[in-house]
Formats: sequence, C-alpha cells, structure tokens
Amino acid sequence: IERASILHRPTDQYAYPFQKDTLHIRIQTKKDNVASIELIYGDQYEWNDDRWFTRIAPLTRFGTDALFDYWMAEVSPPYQRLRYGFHVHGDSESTIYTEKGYFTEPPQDPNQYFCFPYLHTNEVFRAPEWVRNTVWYQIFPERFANGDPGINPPETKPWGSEEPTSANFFGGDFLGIIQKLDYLKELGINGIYLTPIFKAHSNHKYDTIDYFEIDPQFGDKQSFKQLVDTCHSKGIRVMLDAVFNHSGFYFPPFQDVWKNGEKSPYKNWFHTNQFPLKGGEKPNYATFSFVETMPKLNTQNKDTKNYLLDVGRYWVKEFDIDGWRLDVANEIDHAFWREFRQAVKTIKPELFILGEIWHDSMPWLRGDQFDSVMNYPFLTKTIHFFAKGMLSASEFVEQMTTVMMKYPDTVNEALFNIVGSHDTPRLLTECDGNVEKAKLINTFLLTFIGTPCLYYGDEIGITGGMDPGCRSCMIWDEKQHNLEILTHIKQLIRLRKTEPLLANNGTFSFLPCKNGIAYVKAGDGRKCLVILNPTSEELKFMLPFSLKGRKIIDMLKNQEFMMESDELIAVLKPYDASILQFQD
Ligand code: ARE
Repeated sequence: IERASILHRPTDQYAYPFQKDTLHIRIQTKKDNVASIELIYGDQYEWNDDRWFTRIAPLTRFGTDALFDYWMAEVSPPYQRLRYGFHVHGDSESTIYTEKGYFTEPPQDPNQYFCFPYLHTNEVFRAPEWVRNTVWYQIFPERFANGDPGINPPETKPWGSEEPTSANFFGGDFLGIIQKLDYLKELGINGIYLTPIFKAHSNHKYDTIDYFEIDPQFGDKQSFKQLVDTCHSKGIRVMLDAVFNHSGFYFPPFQDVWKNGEKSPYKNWFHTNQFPLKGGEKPNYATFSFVETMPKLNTQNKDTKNYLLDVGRYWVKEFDIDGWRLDVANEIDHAFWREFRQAVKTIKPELFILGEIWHDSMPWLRGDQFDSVMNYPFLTKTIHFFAKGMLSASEFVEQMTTVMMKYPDTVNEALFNIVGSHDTPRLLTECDGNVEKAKLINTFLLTFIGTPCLYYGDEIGITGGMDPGCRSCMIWDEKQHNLEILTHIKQLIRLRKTEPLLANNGTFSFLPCKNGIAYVKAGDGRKCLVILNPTSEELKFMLPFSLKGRKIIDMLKNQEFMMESDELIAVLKPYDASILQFQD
C-alpha cells in the first residue's frame, strides 16, 4: 500500500453533507494499489462497556483516472456527529488510516480519528431546486433579433449583412427577444442567460457606464420588465450578467478620477496609486487584463461595495430576475461574494448565482458564495475529445473523472455545462463542419450530469471562430437552419423532460466501453444507459450486466424490445448514440 499517495481531508469533496442525514466520505488512493477499503466510524460520545462503539461501512471504488482510484461511502451519522478512519486493504497487507496517521490496529480513542463535527441541514450544498430541471439558452442581445429598428444605435448594419467585428452593431434588442420567445419555447429551453444589458459603450456591453440603466439600444426598463414577465408567463427563467470586477471607461465615478485624479472623491473606487491616470497598453491603474477601458473596481472600498450590492438587489427586487451570472468572478474578493449572496438571497432565496470561473472553483462552492460555475473544463475536454479527436475514449473518461472528483456530487449536479459561449469558437466550427459530431456532442451535453446551456444559434448550426467570430447574427430564415441539429436537440430536451434521470436525478457512473463512451444514470428503480460512438466506424457495446427477460426502451428511436439473451450488445453506427431505459 503506497501510504504517501493516500489522500483525505474532512472537508470539501472528501467529506460533505449529501442530504440532511447523510454524509459522503471520499478518499483517493494510487491507481490499482488498494484492493478494498472500509470506513470505521462512530459517535465520539457513544461507548459500550468502556469501549468506543464503532460501525463499519464498505467504500466503493466509484471513479478512476490516469493516476488515482476514488472511493466513497455514504453514511448516516447516528447523532449527526462523526469520527471516522479508513481500514485500507492491499493485496498482502492492511493498515488503518486516521487523522493522526497510520496504525496497525484501530485506535481505541475516537480523538485519534478524522472529525466531521456536526451535520447541519443548512450546510447541505444545493443549488435552487428548479435549476436541475432547467435547460439554459445563452443570448448575446446585440445579435439575437432586432425587433425595434427605431432604437438602433448609430451606424447599425443590416441584420447579418457582414461578419461580426469587435466594433460593428446590428441592433438586436429586447423586443426582438420577446418576438422570438415562441421559437425558444418550441425548442424546449426554460432559462435564458443574457450577456450584459446595462448602459455601456461597446457592442458586448462588458464596459458598463450605468449599472442602473438599460442600454438604450436594447430598450428601456419597461421593455425589460415586459421581457421578464413574458418569459415568466411562458415558464422561462431569466439570468443577467453582473460585471462587477470592472466598470467601463465612461462610468461616471471613473471619469471623475480620470479628470480630477487625487482630488476625486471616487479615487478609492478603483485600484489606483499613481496620478494622473494613464491608459495605453499597460495602464497605470488596475484593469481587466490590460484593457484600459475596463478599470478594476475596488470591492474592498465600502462605498463601491455598497453600490454594487445595491445593483445586485435592485434588478432582483424591481424586475424579479431569477439569476446572476458573475463576470470574472474569481478576481473579486471572497468577502464581497459572501455579502452579495446574503443581499440577493434575502430578497429571493431561489435566485441562482453562477460564477464565471474557468479553473478549480471549490473555494466559491462551499455554500456561502455561488450555486454553480460555468463548466469550462467540461467544454474543453468535450471539444478535444468529440470534436477534435485529441484524446482516446479512456483518456476522456479519465479526464472527466478528474474534473468530477474535484467537487462534491451536490456541486456536480448543478455545474453549468457548456459546449460553446460568446468567448469560444462555435461548436460546429470546432467540429470542422461535421454535423454528426455536433449532434453527438449535444447528446452528451443534454444527458450528462449538470445543467446544460445552449449558445444561441448553435441549435441551427451557425458557424464562427473565436470572439468576435462566434457572435454573428442569429439566422431567422428557416431555409438556412440546419434542421438535423435542431430536431435532434428538440428531441433530447423533450426526453430530459419525460425522464427525470436524464436531468440531474439519480446517481451517475461511467461503464467500460472500448473506443466509445457509456454511462448509466440510476434512481427510482430505473436506469438510463447512454452509449456514444465518437468514431467514424461501427461500435459494438457489450453491457457488463445481464438484462435477460427485461423490457428495454430505446428512447431516441422510441422503440421497445424484450431482452432475450444474457448480454446486451448494442451496435452503433458512426457518431450515433443510444439512450436505453429499463427497470432495475
Ligand atoms: C477583446 C477582444 C479579444 C481580445 C481581448 C483582450 O475582443 O479578441 O482577446 O479584448 O484584450 C469582454 C468582451 C471581449 C473583449 C474583452 C476585453 O466580451 O470581446 O475582448 O471584454 O475588452 C479570461 C477571464 C474571463 C473572461 C475571458 C474573456 O478569466 O473572465 O478571459 N471572460 C469574461 C466575459 C467576456 C468579457 C470579459 C470577461 C471582460 O465572458 O466576454 O470580455 O468583461 C483561459 C483562462 C481563462 C480565460 C480564458 C479566455 O482558459 O484560464 O481565465 O478567461 O482562457 O481567455
């Protein structure tokens, strides 16, 4: 047993409340190094005849990546408190691992063990319940639909008449979105995420001028209210983008510092220490990246902080929005986000808080800050594997496992999975125009664990490279829609609605599958098996358990059949998928 590679801490993804009376305890060991593990656990105050009273629970090996095996046990601490250790069995030796190190015999003193002090029901991490049943749709408002040419910004180009650049405008607006809600309803989505809509200078609006005003090219407060209310009446939730890391250059407090330097009452609103302020390639004040038009806000300054918290509250209270997506969330201090959560959840406890973080996000997902983060690791691996063939199937499963093992299951269920956004090349372009691959990726997106989000236009096969290429005008001429992709996505969303296991209910596990990907979602006495063929050749999949005599429903083909033999062998055409449902 390689003791140095065994890792557990009584916190985060290693020990967390799963439900009001159950804990998940996970431990990581070197791959193929350990044969089995048992959890020795008890309540430190429960003794029997002068002996500490302990129980035993087996751990299951529930994941494997390139280097490690991951083990887990679900336990119910009898009095909400838990002391525990691990009985680790190798091929030829066993050892006991606790907080105090390795032992040959289980220590008698509970103080030698790991300690999970108390399972508090309010510390079970859960995103708002509605999120698990939501399929999101991201809209870049300037490019979705132009419903009111009367409010076009100057020099608006005819819709779709040229390639998107970082400077051109096409006049997308709220009325346009309202007019297209039936299209979205028909698609089946039930949440829209709008990139910034407040008064700003650029076409992307990430350079805010006024956080309390709607950008006039999109409409006004009345039309925004109309948009939210119409969405709500159709069962669609609305999430806005909060750009609190930085303001825009024309934000009045920044203009004041720009003009008055040291004398400005707003000088502490930003990160400035040299005056006069100078822009250019490397500004002498802090910014987003080195972008001179995006001065970084000082969220540790009380007035700035209170101003931004007011912004957070205002759009929830007055307009009843359902979520905030937080731009550059990881470059703002944790204390600010804790206050932000309190502020907005006091008004609307079911509000969804989504951070934009591309890296390991555990510090923001402990229940005191965000409900979820945009799952960019999911995007990268998915594109590398399905679209570009840069990974083998087993490498993909290993790497996805590594990503999933970074978080508790409660977090994984709520992660905001994407396969494209306004910051990445278009899905079909990543697939080099291969429609079959794009469809397969959507099958994966809409059946994997997490909350899926479609990027506007991907459903009809719009192409485009990196920003600004990925921001072209939505195409409304149906003759130009890729109906193959569109019909496929609609069908998957429908299946997600009829089979709750496909949305985030039940447990998830990968199954071995040579050259392909297979996973099972199980719960409520049922299983859903998803098999994906990412290759240009036929794929044969043999189910590693018997289903003889069982009725199986092929959900994509909408067919039923009885299993007559022991083994299920599914044969999938190139890039095809199969979703099979059966009773346990
Ligand atoms: C403009 C140009 C770009 C150019 C950029 C750099 O269009 O071509 O590369 O300037 O100066 C907004 C606009 C962008 C604009 C940008 C600056 O939408 O069009 O780009 O402002 O004016 C990192 C951050 C992450 C950020 C991405 C873009 O961590 O927060 O970079 N994403 C948000 C929004 C953007 C928005 C901003 C932030 C600024 O979603 O749309 O940009 O408000 C790695 C790293 C990540 C990194 C990622 C992408 O994987 O790990 O940390 O994200 O790459 O670079």
